[in-house]
Amino acid sequence: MSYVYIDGTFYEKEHAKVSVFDHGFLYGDGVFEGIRAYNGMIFHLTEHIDRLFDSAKVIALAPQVSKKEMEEIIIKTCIKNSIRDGYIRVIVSRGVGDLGLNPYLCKKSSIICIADRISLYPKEDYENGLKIITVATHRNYNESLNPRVKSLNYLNNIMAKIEAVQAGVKEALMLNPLGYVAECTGDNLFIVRKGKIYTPSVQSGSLDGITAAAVTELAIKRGYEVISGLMSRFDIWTADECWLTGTAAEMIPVISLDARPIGDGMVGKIFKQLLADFKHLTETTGTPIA
Ligand code: PXG
Repeated sequence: MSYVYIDGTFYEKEHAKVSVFDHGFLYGDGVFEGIRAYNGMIFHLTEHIDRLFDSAKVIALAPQVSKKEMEEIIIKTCIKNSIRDGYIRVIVSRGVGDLGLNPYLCKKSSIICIADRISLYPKEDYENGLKIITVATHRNYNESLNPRVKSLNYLNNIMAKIEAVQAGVKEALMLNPLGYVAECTGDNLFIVRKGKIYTPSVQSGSLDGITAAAVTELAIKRGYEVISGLMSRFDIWTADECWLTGTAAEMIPVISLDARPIGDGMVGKIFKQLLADFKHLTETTGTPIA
């Protein structure tokens, strides 16, 4: 049996329901986090809670609890569901209001926490790498809905995902309104060129990825230079290696973009090194679920 936390109470999965008048449902008005647990520990929990509160602050949404209480809710939900390895989804929604988008008419924001399992791509994709394409849907303009806000409105990314799936691939590269590389629909992107590692800066229109930060730190520890800045498709087409990072996908190699093989079209050497480091990190660090 799986249990979902909603505003202080655990409900059996089938009975975990929110109002159709919740503005999270009516308008996508809310924020969320996707977090992973490995080996009985929650990976980078503080970073996820900080980002959740930052996202909430940007949309002028006040969670009903402190960061410390949010941490307790997440841990409690894992314990309740006997999760040692799994996926945690925390949502702060604007709460129940009326029809009409004024958020100030919603009385109280809601907190929902789900702890379950997730698997995004089959094993073969991790071993052989993904082929991806650039899609026409641009990542949101920073001053419309900043991609750093992990909001309940994922239509921008979903529109891009639809294009990718329609074209027969699993992931889409999204550019920003200026045509620079932003990110994929649920992942940050890295490339390797001549031994140096590059990733688009958050100002290019990407989520400030927690997996990306962890992988960057591991790369620096191994002595690699990691450069964050503007990136064009040219850089990816001519790169030696490419991979994506995200809580759901973890680290997944990319072997071609827009039918141009990346490097020799095989999973790269630096990717494999960092993947081993990342696996070790996730298995040995984190906030204990106890
Ligand atoms: N960009 C976007 C747009 C994301 O949604 C990332 C980058 C990677 O960020 P983290 O901090 O997770 O390394 C994400 C995160 C899902 C799912 O259900 C997607 C994400 C996280 C959890 C679940 O597809 N994407």
